[in-house]
Amino acid sequence: MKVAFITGVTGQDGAYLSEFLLKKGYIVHGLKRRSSQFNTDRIDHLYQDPHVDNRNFYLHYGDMTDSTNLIRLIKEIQPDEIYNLAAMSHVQVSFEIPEYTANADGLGTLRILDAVRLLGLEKKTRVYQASTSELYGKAQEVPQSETTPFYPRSPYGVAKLYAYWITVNYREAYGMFACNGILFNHESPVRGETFVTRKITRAAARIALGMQDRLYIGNLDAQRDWGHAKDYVRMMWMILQADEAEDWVIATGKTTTVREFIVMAFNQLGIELEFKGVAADEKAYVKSCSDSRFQIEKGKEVVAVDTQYFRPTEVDLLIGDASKAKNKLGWFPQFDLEELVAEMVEADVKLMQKECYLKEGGFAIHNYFE
Ligand code: NDP
Ligand code: GDR
Repeated sequence: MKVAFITGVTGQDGAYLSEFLLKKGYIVHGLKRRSSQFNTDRIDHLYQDPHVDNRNFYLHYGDMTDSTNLIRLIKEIQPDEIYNLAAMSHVQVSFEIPEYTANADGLGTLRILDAVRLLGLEKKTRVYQASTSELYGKAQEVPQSETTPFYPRSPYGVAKLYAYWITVNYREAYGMFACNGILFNHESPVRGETFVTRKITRAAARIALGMQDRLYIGNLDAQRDWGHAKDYVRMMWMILQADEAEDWVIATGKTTTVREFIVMAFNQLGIELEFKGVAADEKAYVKSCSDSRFQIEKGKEVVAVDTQYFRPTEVDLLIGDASKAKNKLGWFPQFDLEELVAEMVEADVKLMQKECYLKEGGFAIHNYFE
């Protein structure tokens, strides 16, 4: 049985990847941070009681900023594969905490690679590094492929640039099987609530159910190549099974504006929108609602631009060319954007309905403080 170690196991990709590897028969070890509240929501369905025999899923406390912890864990686990997914992954937040972002995302990757080297595991342990389309930033070429020059536009992008090159360097210097997956945006119903897609699907559900008035949003013109996280974690695994260690772009090859994504999300609930105004003053109103589940009046303002969500430097257009992955590894995405939006919106409607029922039943989460 192969042994995998996943950093960032509690995140969106960590959860899908754990599920994928367990189905393949792996023993999976995950790194989780200590938190004052449970932070394992996304992987609770995989949790195994430490008192039972034959476990194949283990969680360990640790942090990407703590080398001794990482070295000790890798020594104990002796992984065949490491998936380095842990990161402060929010681009806008990285402008607020640039030093921490560099430490966790940039130096954190070095700590993993150097632990493998220090422990003499260079020939045993394969390393996947979660690189990103944010490396392209101010895109020097459209579409972006493995040969497109990088021009990151945020502290996050710059930290990930270091991580990208230190991965290449350890591969070349020490013959390690270390690879970058340059993944374009990928989403799912368990996407973090402050990334734009989930913020939109969650707000659309809440607005339709009368739980929220308006969605405040930033740059509506940003264009992203959005795929489904399930398709992308499969490719992470394929990258580490390849004959040679290389770097790979993973993308759908289609790009969509934030505005178009909003339209798709509301349409999924039978709500037609009409946009008025431009730039910082743009707003969207309800034109019609054909879904009898929702009582939402015509003409209601449901989306408004708020400049606090604009970034000091923006990445305007991302669209990836994943020809290499398709031709050499036979990877093709199985989900399209319509399916992704439908899945996310319906999941958020269910989640919000649950919240409504709990509140109506007197089980509000913050009972203690009322
Ligand atoms: P998430 O933000 O959902 O998950 C990030 C994970 O990293 C969480 O488990 C988080 O823990 C953990 N983490 C953050 N900081 C630390 C730290 N200092 N020490 C240990 N763990 C830490 O991200 P995704 O799952 O979406 O992305 C996975 C990786 O892929 C990230 O590196 C991201 O930058 C990269 N990426 C993501 C893309 C996407 O579109 N999703 C595209 C390209 C790259 P906690 O739960 O406690 O916060
Ligand atoms: P991104 O994702 O920055 O591409 O990074 P995000 O969903 O945060 O933003 C995408 C685009 O939408 C615009 N936008 C908003 N974004 C957020 N979060 N909130 C808003 O209200 C809003 N309004 C408009 C942004 O300006 C941006 O242009 C994600 C992360 O998962 C990274 O970790 C990963 O590396 C990249 O994708 C690929």
